Amino acid sequence: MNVSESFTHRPVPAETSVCVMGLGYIGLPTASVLATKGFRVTGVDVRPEVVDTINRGEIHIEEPDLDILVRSAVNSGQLVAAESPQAADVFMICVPTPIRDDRTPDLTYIREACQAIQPNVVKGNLVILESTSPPRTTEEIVAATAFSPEFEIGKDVFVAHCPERVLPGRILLEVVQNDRVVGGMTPECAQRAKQFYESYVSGEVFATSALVAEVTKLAENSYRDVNIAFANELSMLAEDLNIDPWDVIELANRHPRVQILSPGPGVGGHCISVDPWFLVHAQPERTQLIRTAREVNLYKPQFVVRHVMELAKQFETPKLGCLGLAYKADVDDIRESPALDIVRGLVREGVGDVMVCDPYVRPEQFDELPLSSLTDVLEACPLILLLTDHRQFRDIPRRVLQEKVVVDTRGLYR
Ligand code: SAJ
Repeated sequence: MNVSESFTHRPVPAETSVCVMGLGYIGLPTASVLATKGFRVTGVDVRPEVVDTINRGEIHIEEPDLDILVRSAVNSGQLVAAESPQAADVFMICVPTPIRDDRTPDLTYIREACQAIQPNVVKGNLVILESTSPPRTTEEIVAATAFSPEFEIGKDVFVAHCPERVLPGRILLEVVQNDRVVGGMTPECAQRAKQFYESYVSGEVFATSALVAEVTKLAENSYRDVNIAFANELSMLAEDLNIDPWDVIELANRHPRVQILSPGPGVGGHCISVDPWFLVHAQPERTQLIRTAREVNLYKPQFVVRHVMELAKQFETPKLGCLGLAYKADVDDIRESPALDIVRGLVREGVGDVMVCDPYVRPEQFDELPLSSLTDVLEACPLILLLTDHRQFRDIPRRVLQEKVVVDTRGLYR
């Protein structure tokens, strides 16, 4: 059965099969939500260990409640993981879109996913790109390679971009509740994709073109990056003036039309620190603000390193405890984490003995230094550097911190 029939005649999702390409932070939650809503889902990942883990009803990533949902989806038989795609009504591409060292987009995973599904895509299928992508990727890669060139788009097959928008830590809620932007290669494609999302999303679904959807997603993350860069610039300026940047921001935000985000050690994660480069790469002449914001946020870790080195001078043999490696609170993700840059910078500068604690990070993720317990770090180090606002660090008794020199990059202990 193809998707057009399923929506025209049989709106029951159980009749619709979905093949989700990529079982990472977006694909796995999406696949398990769809499965528990009644779709028949094949989740595909090229890593055999990931496929085995999921088929045992277990998970390989940290996300609240995902373990329960995956277990239930697998046990019900609605979600099956596999190493290669199968025939389905809907194909969803949820693979990473990293940048290379020279900050150009690396679209290899999208290309490979399209090539993998190509033999399975038949007339009537809907192919959706969820991965955040540079302008025109849907047209130039997905529409060009994911199915037989004989198929007419908007008539034989339907192609759309519906960029994911979920916030790590809240993925299972947001994958259902967020409004979605669905960009079709043709208006018919957009309508097919809109119908599909409306069958499991409670937020509003807006249909537009694929290019508008691509740029909208990149605008969202660039907007946040620019706002955080503004906060980080203020924090460095406040440091020079010897005032508290959070005081300034809190008071400025009492203005009815001002909403400044929080400064931090820099901007990390796989999205906000990456996606703005897609716009810069696409239109270098038109993206001065976006590029500068990226540069401000990239500079912030160096600023923190210099600040800590100054403070360390007051100790004969500085013992420095770094709290946090993950890019943000209560997640295990260290991709592009500014905390990593800072820890590496401090070790490189030979600032003294460096200890690191992150309750979410496993030794196989970070093997450059031993990971210590919070108790050991607090016992051993008179100089503390708070890098990630994990809940465990929030709960450190203030009297313990009062005895130490604390650099609080997140404003957690104000
Ligand atoms: N950060 C600050 N100050 C703030 C907010 C964040 O320094 O006030 C830092 C965080 O500590 C972190 C980085 O920014 O290092 C990014 O964290 P985040 O929570 O802002 O965003 P992500 O990367 O986890 O998720 C973003 C979200 N996009 C927006 O909020 C516009 C999410 O909705 C997207 O789905 C996701 O990117 C994505 O996958 O693109």
